Amino acid sequence: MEDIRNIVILTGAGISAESGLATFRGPDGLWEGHQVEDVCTPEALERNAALVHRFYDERRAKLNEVQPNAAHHALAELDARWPGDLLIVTQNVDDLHERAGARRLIHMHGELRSALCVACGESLPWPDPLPPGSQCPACSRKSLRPDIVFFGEMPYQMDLIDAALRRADLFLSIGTSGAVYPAAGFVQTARHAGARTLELNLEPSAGSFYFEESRIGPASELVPDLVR
Ligand code: BV8
Repeated sequence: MEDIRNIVILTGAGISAESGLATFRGPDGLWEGHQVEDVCTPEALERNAALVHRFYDERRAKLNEVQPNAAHHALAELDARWPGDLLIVTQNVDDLHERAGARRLIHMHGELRSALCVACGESLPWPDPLPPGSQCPACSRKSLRPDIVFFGEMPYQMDLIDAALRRADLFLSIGTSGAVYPAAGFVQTARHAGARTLELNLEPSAGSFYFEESRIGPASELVPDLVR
């Protein structure tokens, strides 16, 4: 990785697929089981909180059955040894990056293991099932919801992400369909800032056109090969 100093890495559901977590738009995709409108919008939470909480409780419970794969470990090792700036921006709400040891990490769409208090705004660790009306330990109001960024809600830490994209020398996208914005637009921001752009995915994504290079294959093979 000659003259590369600052790296931004975007990951999506595809990096966790080989750990056994379903992706959204594959044949067994999560959204197949549920209409997006049914589980990942503020209106859905308003209309049927029990269904939305159950959807995220089921996915949180699955985390205890899966492990990080070689792709998560390779990124964590790169993070540990890379002397320049490095930021992993994940769209995933699983905890596999941190369990592999990644430190410089942002969950732009929230986290399964966290709950959000709509009253006081606190994000709190939440390992158990989270029934609607759960009480916030910080403000005691019955106002906890999954700490998940729904469609129509602002992703987390966008200013920090934007600043990192504008400084990047390399933008690497791993295991995402490029179907959802603003994440799907990151490659364009990085490219305009002069970064090299590389996509690693099982198939060309919706945004492949914007990448200098696309490598097709499973993340557990492509990522270790790249960062070794
Ligand atoms: C916002 C929650 C504005 C957590 C998610 C038109 C109408 C309405 C809205 C919009 C519109 N146009 C744009 C929008 C905005 C909307 C959007 O983009 N909609 C799309 C559908 C058009 N975006 C939003 O609403 C965002 N917010 O815009 O806010 C705003 C501005 C100011 C103030 C307030 C608000 C928020 C979007 C976040 C939604 N939450 N997740 C959860 O439940 O998990 S989205 C969810 O899907 C993911 O988080 C991820 O971001 C997204 C895409 O999923 P992927 O990770 O890419 O997974 P997918 O299955 O699609 O693809 C997997 C890929 O991996 C495949 O390509 C596959 O080939 C590959 N793969 C599989 N196996 C492997 C592999 N690759 C390598 N190795 C393998 N082994």
